[in-house]
Amino acid sequence: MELNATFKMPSTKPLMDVEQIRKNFPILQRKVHNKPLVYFDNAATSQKPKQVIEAIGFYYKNYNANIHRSIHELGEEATEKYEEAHKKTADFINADSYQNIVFTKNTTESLNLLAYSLTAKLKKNDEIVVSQMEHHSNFVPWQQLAKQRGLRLKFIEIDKDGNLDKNSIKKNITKKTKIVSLTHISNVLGTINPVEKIAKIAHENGALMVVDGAQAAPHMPVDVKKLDADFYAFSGHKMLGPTGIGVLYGKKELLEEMQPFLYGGEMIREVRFDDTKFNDLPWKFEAGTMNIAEAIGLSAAIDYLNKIGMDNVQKHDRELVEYAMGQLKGIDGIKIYGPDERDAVISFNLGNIHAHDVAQVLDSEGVAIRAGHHCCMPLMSVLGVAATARASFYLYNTEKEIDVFVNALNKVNRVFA
Ligand code: C6P
Repeated sequence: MELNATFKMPSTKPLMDVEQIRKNFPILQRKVHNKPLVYFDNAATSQKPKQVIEAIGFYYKNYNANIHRSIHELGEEATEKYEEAHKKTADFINADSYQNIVFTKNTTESLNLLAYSLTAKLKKNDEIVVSQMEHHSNFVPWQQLAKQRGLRLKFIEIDKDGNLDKNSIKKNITKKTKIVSLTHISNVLGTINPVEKIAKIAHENGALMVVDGAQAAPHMPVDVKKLDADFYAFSGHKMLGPTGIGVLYGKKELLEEMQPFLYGGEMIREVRFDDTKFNDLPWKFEAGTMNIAEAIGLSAAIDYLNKIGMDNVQKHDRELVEYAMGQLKGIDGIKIYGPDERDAVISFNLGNIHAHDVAQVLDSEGVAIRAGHHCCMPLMSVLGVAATARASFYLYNTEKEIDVFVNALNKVNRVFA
């Protein structure tokens, strides 16, 4: 049976036709408080095109079955599409093979898997280096591991612009460092970190380089070989895919020697009363019935992004953020956090108005943003604030929507004058 539903992909390469793209996203047609929806909460989760929604529906309607175990037509079809999702994901980040790609439920689980499975490589007083701008997902697992194993957790500081401080990078990564784990793009500051350079420093010191790509994989071409990342983690739901599917890329020799994170069905080759042989990569890390529909949805999301071209997505997002930065600078009392050169995220505060109040007034105008600590409480303490408001953009957003957002911010100032 033909497993690909016959979807019409937008023929937008090499230039993006945003109006055409918007037609693929059913949710963008709805209204909020009787106003057209302006969705600027993409760093939290992206919206989904109908191609992704329909691929999931098509699986459940036509070939729903468990994978890697059912010797019948449906089982074989589901297995084929699930394995194809690994191959597409590998190609998407320029990994060698599907064997480098472990499916998890999200970035958080990918990073926890690492903190758990790399523990055998660590001994008392070894050092792990993260930065002050990490999301809790790339912070708490290492902090807790350090506490349990008597390791030292060190922090690369940020400078006044919100970039990683160069001296602090040199000072913290030393021969004692065993793991450096950094975000590729900050979900608060939008900072694009030089992970390729930092991976080089990590490797010169004999440390592993882990990259949290949750905010990068959706917005820019990622080449794990060029970065020389040992591990790279990201989530499907921030890149047009469904929730419940995450990715952990790992170099094969490292994944081979690591202990599985979860034990049970499907991750084994042979089980005897006295011992167990584990399965080949990547299945050794995928225990139990996996998120099959979600993997198929991710596959459709990758098809969609590839059709547009990640270079085009990146160019569009960066143009939007540049336009927004220019417009926002004219707003009374605004303080923007992070560097001028950034990805599609802008965190800010408006005078003394609480970020939640800003978000609420924007919501009444149909503009969805996020307000709070963005799962970065240590970073908030460095910035000296409890919370920020945050707008984040994606491939279906437009300059016109930014104008609506700017007008709504002026309304916030009037309401709280
Ligand atoms: N940040 C945000 O609104 P999960 O939830 O596991 O899919 O992703 C975790 C995560 C890890 N690293 C970074 C840099 C992230 O931005 C996120 C998710 C969302 O900023 C939800 S808190």
